[in-house]
Amino acid sequence: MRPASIIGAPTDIGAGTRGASMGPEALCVAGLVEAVARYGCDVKDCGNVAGPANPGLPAVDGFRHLREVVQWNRALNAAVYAELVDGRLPIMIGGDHCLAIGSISAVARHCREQGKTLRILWLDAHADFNTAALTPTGNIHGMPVSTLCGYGPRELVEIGGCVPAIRPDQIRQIGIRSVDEGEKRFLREVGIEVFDMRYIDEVGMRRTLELALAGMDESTHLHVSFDVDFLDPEIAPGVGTTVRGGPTYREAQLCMEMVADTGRLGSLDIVELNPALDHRNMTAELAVDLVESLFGKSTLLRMYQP
Ligand code: Z70
Ligand code: MN
Ligand code: MN
Ligand code: MN
Repeated sequence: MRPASIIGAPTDIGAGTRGASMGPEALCVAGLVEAVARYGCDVKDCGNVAGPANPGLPAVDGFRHLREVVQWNRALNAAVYAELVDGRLPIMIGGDHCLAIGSISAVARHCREQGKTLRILWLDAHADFNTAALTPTGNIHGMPVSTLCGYGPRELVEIGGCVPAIRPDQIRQIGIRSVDEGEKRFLREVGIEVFDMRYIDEVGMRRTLELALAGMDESTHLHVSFDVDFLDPEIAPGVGTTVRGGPTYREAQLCMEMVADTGRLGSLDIVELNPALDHRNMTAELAVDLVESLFGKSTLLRMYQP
């Protein structure tokens, strides 16, 4: 495993509910740095990137806080890119999911320069594929996937220096169970591969991940964008938007273990943890537990050979 770098982005600038700005601190209190150090070898704590405060304004032309979202994502893009150039595995801790625009555009640029194939696993209750015309809220954390695919305002779409940052066929979405009407139509039109909760219920997490990870090889860089609201709210209440019927503890562990088994994890986002809504930091501790599996912890107990 490559050396890792943890980059905090303490903001809720793209969210509808305040509090995700406290995510980095809660993850550190839950032991994230030590956990990655245990399984991911060398870890550097890069501290936090900085950006503007949340002014709490209403949407303008379909976006809330567009200027501030651009500022945060520019700073984050530079920080993530610098760690990649240094040969390290960046772990971006948010913060809300609008930050995936800055982190994934940096990963996409690095992959282009290194001749690597980028694959993105989007673990989320939401598809995050709204646009200014489709969004019911104006919250930009509901738009990072469409923005990365080139559908969005210039100043956000161009952050990584190449437009679009990614193609729709590079992404696989897992755990989706809350999609707005217009967003649903647009997802189908663009052809994003969505493994929704019904699919997981019908075929199981194992088969779902086999399909989502199919076709990767030695030249693949795998980016995992982990929105904590992916998890069932009974085990993960500390998020701004809870949606019933998410993956259980065991399903989520299997998902992370199967990613670890590929050996291709190259970068990670952990977003939307909201400590103001959590109970005794249980959601942060669960996220850290899952990150341990993502870095190879659970395979140590697998001894049965038929
Ligand atoms: C809704 C919107 C959302 C969280 C993304 C929700 C978006 N589709 N919520 N992540 N927590 O406002 O666009
Ligand atoms: Mn999300
Ligand atoms: Mn979500
Ligand atoms: Mn509480």
